[in-house]
Amino acid sequence: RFADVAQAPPDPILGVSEAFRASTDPNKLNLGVGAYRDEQLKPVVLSVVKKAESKIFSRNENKEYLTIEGLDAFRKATVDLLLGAGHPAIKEGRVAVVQSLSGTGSLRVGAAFIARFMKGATVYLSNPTWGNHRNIFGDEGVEWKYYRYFDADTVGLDFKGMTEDLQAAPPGSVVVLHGCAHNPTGIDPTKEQWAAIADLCKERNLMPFFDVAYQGFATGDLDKDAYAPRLFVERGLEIMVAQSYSKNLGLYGERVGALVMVLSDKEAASRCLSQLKRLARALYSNPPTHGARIAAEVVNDKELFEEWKGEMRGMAGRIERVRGELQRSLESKYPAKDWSFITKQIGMFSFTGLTPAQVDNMTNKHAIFMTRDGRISLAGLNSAKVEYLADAIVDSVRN
Ligand code: PLP
Ligand code: TYF
Repeated sequence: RFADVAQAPPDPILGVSEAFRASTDPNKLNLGVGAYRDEQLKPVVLSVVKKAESKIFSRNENKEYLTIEGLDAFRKATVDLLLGAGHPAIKEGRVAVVQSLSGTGSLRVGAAFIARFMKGATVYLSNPTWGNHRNIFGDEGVEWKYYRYFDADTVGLDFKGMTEDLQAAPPGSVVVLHGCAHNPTGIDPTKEQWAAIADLCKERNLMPFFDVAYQGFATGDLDKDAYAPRLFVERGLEIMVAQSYSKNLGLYGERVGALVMVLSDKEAASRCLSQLKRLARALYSNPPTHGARIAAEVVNDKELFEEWKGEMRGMAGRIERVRGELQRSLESKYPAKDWSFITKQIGMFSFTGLTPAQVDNMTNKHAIFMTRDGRISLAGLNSAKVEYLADAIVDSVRN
């Protein structure tokens, strides 16, 4: 009966981790998946998470189902984080929020909403983007297209191409925007460019769908990293947002996130929430409790919130430091080439410009595991490995 089922290819990102685990090379380095590591390259559980958990355990709470829309304390916390506590849209009750299964699950609920209530709309994704975006919208049967984003010549944003493509998008289309720290390029629009994109969305009646997976990881400041979605709301646009706590709270495996819709009035928010609940009910019924309790505890507690910001700055700072070290090492080993893009890019990744053949050299010859688009996760690099990585890059670029 199932004899005709074909073998699926490994995931382009998670397949890298599988290959890394299988390697026996003592020098092996995993720069594939975007997951934070400390200077010893070990996974980190934040101190605020441990403190929140001990508070939660001392309360001896039950394991009842949450409501379909999730934990109320978490839903409040996540909107406060996104828009800033006391934001007019919150006071006016025009925000619909469902706790969902981290960023991916929240995007998927959003995609299901688009499939059902924006029938025929095309979703525009940046070229390149996080690979799973294509799967998430594609599997919901939503048509997607690319808009130009990365300019390989300047290693910067192709803003002209981006605006041309969005100008040409049919009214009613959806534009997926990375809230900050664009994955994989590490290149974000400037404030002026964000304003122009917001105006364009308004003029052309495009619906912005923000993927906020790195709030706090771009600048180390939660408010600054929410600049773009807040600006769009301020300009009177209705937006969808998928939020993730995988990276900024290090809750990867707990699957903590939310799908937020900021609407023009309270009635629309109530109707959209009712439909989001209906979609979530059929997808997974209700979200998990533990991670949401942790996030709510941290965001809603003044002391823990301040401590969290410090820990986040620590993570963002370590990444920035190894960025600088990698750039300097490459500059000294191969001064003919301009390596300044490494510290111009922000967030967890560097988009190196290595070709697939050069990536194969990195992996096969040097046991450096990375995605074939040339992205490296700097969260998986430490000072001790900078020189090894730089030598491998130079070897790969020269050959
Ligand atoms: N969106 C982007 C751009 C990401 O990079 C990621 C994770 O790497 C996600 C969404 C979703 O991750 P998660 O489902 O763990 O929240
Ligand atoms: O490194 C990245 O870009 C992500 C990481 O369920 C990731 O793909 C891994 C597992 C997962 C979601 C995201």
